Amino acid sequence: MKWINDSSALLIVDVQNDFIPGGELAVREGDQIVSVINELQNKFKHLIATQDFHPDDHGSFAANHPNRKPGEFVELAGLTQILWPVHCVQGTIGASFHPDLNQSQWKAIFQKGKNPEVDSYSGFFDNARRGDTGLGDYLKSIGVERVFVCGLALDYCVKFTALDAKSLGFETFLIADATRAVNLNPDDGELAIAEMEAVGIGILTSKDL
Ligand code: VGL
Ligand code: ZN
Repeated sequence: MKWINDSSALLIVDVQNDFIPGGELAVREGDQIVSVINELQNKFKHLIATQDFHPDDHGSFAANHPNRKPGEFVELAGLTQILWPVHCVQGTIGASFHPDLNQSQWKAIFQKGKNPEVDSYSGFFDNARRGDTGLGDYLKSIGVERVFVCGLALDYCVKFTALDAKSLGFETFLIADATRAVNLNPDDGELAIAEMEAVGIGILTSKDL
């Protein structure tokens, strides 16, 4: 089956220095997906990236809550929020895309996590589903019907971006070898894939494409 057509888009989620080994919220083997994604990019007409882009007073940072450490929970925007190390702060190298990631053909970059009051894993909506980045309307405006999701991290931003894409009516696929998980719990990546499959998201590898 030929999966990619002119109404297909590749969504490259948060391939930023802070999510790469050596970064502030490093994802194991996160660097290994960069060459896979660069290869994939050649196959798509529409390349769109998301960028985690926090102000330094962001409420998801443990450092902004007295006596709290990463991995602990607080309430934020009425939701249970896991606390993260300071990461992807606007204007820092950590927020920049991996230097080897080819950005030359990208159509658009959607930034998220800019509201300090709420976290935003998905490239479409914040976690409270109030703020909308405009990604959904943008994809529809350029005729995209099918999206392929890759990037970091599988168990957070990739998963929630794929789930929202599916809920907005896009035919949605995960490219499983072009993503890696944070795995705060060792099974989180596998569970994320199972959750996506359960709602009808197709699981592919780059070899299938
Ligand atoms: C992400 C945790 C916090 C991600 C972003 O890109 O998956 N994870 N902020
Ligand atoms: Zn973040």
